[in-house]
Amino acid sequence: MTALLSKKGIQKLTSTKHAAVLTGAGISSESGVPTFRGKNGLWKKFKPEELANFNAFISNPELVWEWYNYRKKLISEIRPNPGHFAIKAFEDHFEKFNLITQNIDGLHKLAGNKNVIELHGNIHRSYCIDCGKVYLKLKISKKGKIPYCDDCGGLIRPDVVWFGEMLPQKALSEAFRAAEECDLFFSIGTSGIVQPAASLPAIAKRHGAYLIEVNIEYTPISAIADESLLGKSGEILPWIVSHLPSGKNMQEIT
Ligand code: BJW
Ligand code: ZN
Repeated sequence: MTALLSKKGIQKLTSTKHAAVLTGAGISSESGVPTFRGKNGLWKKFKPEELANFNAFISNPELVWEWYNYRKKLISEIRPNPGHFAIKAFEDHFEKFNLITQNIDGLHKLAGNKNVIELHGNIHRSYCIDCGKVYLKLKISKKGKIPYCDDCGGLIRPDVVWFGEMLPQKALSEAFRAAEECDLFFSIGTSGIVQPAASLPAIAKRHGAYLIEVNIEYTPISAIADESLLGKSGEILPWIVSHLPSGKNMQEIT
């Protein structure tokens, strides 16, 4: 593969002590998880904005649970891909490292990353909207059936962040802090339109970080990135790992 990063980018890999990564749905697409937007991004005829909100859930919990159950089943059957494993190699390499993800699929943890800041929750967790009881291993209910709380009979929902909802406070403040303090920030596989996550690359840049984007297409983040690497994260990130001073190649990692 020809050089993907500029000389300056390669030099940043060598000199950086504190790196941070923001991932979006694109990183998991090579594992088989559909993205939200783009040509393969819609589920049935719905846009994410139409399903990922509390009003949609209350007015049609069967439909919203059908979407989550479909994704839960799919996610339980897939594995992290070379992009995820490369990010695990980043965690091992940099003296300080923060991984911030918008994904709810848990694939970064499966790849071995220890500290994952999950901004939008996790599909494997659910909770009762009335009493707050948390369910860690809720079984996938049959089509048309929805889960109710053992304790109070309330409706159970996935523990994910929908439009119009606040992000978990601790995760959000850790993410802002990482963006403000790091020297090198990677924005990987995200369309960069959903706030507040979409602000993190700009915050990092404003605080002096070198900003590298990895995506199969240009996004609003490309305009401020120091380098936009066009291509699949599962191909570009292993290349970057092979140019870290520790020089690991991906066969040693996966
Ligand atoms: C590849 C690839 C490969 C493909 N390799 N790349 C300020 C301004 C304007 C609006 C707002 C604002 N602040 C808040 C809002 C409203 C709203 C918002 O941002 N709306 C926008 C649509 C404009 N934000 C919120 O409501 C947030 N809450 C909030 O701000 O609370 C405070 C508040 C409350 C009330 C009023 C005001 C403020 C909450 C957002 C929650 C988002 N939730 C979801 C669902 C999570 C659960 C679930 O998964 O089901 O999160 S929506 C969905 O979008 C999901 C994702 O995490 C998120 C981001 O999507 P992502 O990851 O970028 O995926 P895609 O599909 O969009 O892009 C994939 C990318 O990968 C593409 O670029 C591809 O090219 C690329 N790609 N294959 C590399 N192989
Ligand atoms: Zn309950």
